[in-house]
Amino acid sequence: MTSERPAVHPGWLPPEAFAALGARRALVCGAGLLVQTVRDELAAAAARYGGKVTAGAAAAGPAGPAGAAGAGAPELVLALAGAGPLPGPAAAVLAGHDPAADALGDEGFLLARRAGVTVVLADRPAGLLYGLFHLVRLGPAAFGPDRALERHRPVLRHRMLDHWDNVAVHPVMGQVERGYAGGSIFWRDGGPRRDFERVRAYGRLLAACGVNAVAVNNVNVHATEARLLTDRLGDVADLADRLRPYGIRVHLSVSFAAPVMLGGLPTADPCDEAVRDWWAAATRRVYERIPDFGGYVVKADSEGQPGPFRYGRSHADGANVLAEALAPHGGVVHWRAFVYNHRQDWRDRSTDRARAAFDHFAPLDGRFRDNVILQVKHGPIDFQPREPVSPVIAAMPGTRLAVELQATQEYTGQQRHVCYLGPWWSEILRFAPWGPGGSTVADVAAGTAYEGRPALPGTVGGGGGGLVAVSNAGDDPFWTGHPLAQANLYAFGRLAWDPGLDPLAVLDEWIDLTFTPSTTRDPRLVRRILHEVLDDSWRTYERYTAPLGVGFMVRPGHHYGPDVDGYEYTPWGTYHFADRDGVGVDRTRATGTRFTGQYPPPWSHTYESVQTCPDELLLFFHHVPYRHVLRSGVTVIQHIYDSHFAGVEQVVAMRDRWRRLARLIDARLHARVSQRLDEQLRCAQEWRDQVNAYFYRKSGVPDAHGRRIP
Ligand code: GCW
Repeated sequence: MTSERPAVHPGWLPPEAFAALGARRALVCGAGLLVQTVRDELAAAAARYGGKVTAGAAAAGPAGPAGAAGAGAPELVLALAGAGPLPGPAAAVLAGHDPAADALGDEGFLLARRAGVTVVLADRPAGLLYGLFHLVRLGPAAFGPDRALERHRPVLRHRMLDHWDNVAVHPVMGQVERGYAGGSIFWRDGGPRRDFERVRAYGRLLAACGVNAVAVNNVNVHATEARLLTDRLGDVADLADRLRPYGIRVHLSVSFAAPVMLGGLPTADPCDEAVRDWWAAATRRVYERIPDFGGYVVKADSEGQPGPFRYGRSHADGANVLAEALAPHGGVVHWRAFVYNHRQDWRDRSTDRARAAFDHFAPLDGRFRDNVILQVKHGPIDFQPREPVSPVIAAMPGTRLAVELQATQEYTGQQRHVCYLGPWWSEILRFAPWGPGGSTVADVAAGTAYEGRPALPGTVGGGGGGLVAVSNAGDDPFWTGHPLAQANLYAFGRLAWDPGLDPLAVLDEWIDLTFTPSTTRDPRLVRRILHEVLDDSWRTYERYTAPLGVGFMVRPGHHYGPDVDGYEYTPWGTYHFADRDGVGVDRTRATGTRFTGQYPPPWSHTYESVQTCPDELLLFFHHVPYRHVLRSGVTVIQHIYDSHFAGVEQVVAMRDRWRRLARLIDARLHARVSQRLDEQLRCAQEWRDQVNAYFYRKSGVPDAHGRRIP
């Protein structure tokens, strides 16, 4: 019997995406691994589409000609600015750029089209690679009329995916914690998966959307995974070798208790000399093996993971000992701020999980070493489909902060539901924590939020912590389980490169690259329907699940599907406090947990008052009667009914629209999405009926429109 593995979907890099490039005479000037990647990509495209790739002077040798020799002058030049004599059009483009005023940095590039030649110039090889993928996005438009000089540079330096992948299959969480896309690309059954072609293809997809760092194992570090730092380091090096040609640095989640678990020391106290030495030595060995290693990711004192609290030390002490070990090698520690009491007594109304990260970390501002990046979940609780922005993001001017998003759809339909997260992420990144018109969350992640203000003592200079997402990819043939969830992975990279991009324009890019004319019979219809299905899908998901920002009405454990009281009497700190009169969490300063006081003005005032609190967050901040009238003019209870009926109707419409694509796109992909839409509809109906029935029974208030509530 032969078992055939299904072909892996090319994602946003089908061969046709390179058609315009592959048909040209291209010249690539420069040397180095990533320049070679550019050349190889172009050569593969040229072999398919009839073009030609020539190596420029620097690759041929310092004395070589400017590469224009041979059959016809190049129509496309990709060159490192310092790669020796450049052909005329490229030299002219370079002359028009003032590097002193406008540096390209490690990853930036210039793009222009002059006299029928398209030119990409970069100072560093990674810039050339990103320039190449920019041309892929442009397609034929890269070879149209002349283009004025454009300068492209990532807004965020660190654009990272965290894989919650386990090496050994975890008895409860499986191979990938909160993974909805099959197994891990990296690990299987206790060891490396060794499908290096797949790893390379993954790196290529990530580079094409702008990601430059990957943490290869779960932040919950169990016994087997801990050893990736020491005797299993070779497995990490193998992954680094495959990701390096695409400009991706590998990071490792490590256990804070590693000196005890792996080093046999009696303690992991960060202030203990032997512990510091152990980290320094272990880290030195990592860099001997992986010279461009990115650094460590640490979840400490969180949900059972070990941490500095055990030794009476602060999280700054804890993070700094690892940072000190990494500093000589240029590595960083991503230290997670997701620290809270998960063994809370639900009867205790004084403890509020939303406050925890701020309470723990804000007082430590200015005490972290320069190469510590404090990694903060975007909301104060835990990746719910709607939360306010975490107040920690505005509270630490003296610390490098990274904002953490969740691409894996733990709380947004687990890749069985269509839920395009681009609009949500964009809203978060554009949010202005100090009020409209001021610096944004993206500015904090970029390290530019405090520019122009006098530096505080001990503050770090330049370079924010960037953006991190928990990856949604796995060994599934479509990479992401739900084929349309690929759009989330793509959008994450693009928004990390430039948080100002319009998420619907990003969606256009993904559609145009993925559903190329040769794979669709009617590209315009395909694009329209994909927009109709995806554009509003996050808000649709929000409508049929937990209402008005209250969150966590999910089934405990696996977190799929509704269970309104599932977490209500548990130790996890995620409550909605519904009773016969009303619902919501009072987090005000006046009468509640005082969480609103963690925000700077104007938000501390906006959220404090029921009059000004945005409707979509009302129940996050306030406990209100069911007949409380929202700013939209309807009562809370009527809003719950209306939004839940509307959400399900929207899923019905999505499914109808999707049916119109049958026979217009790849049959396997169409069938996979159809099947998932059936499940989405079933699940959305269950959400609607449970939530509506629950609140009808609690409140006794009937639906104003007399619809059926079971
Ligand atoms: O949302 C929760 C998840 C856990 C996860 C944790 C975290 C990796 O349910 O599975 O653990 O967040 O972010 O650390």
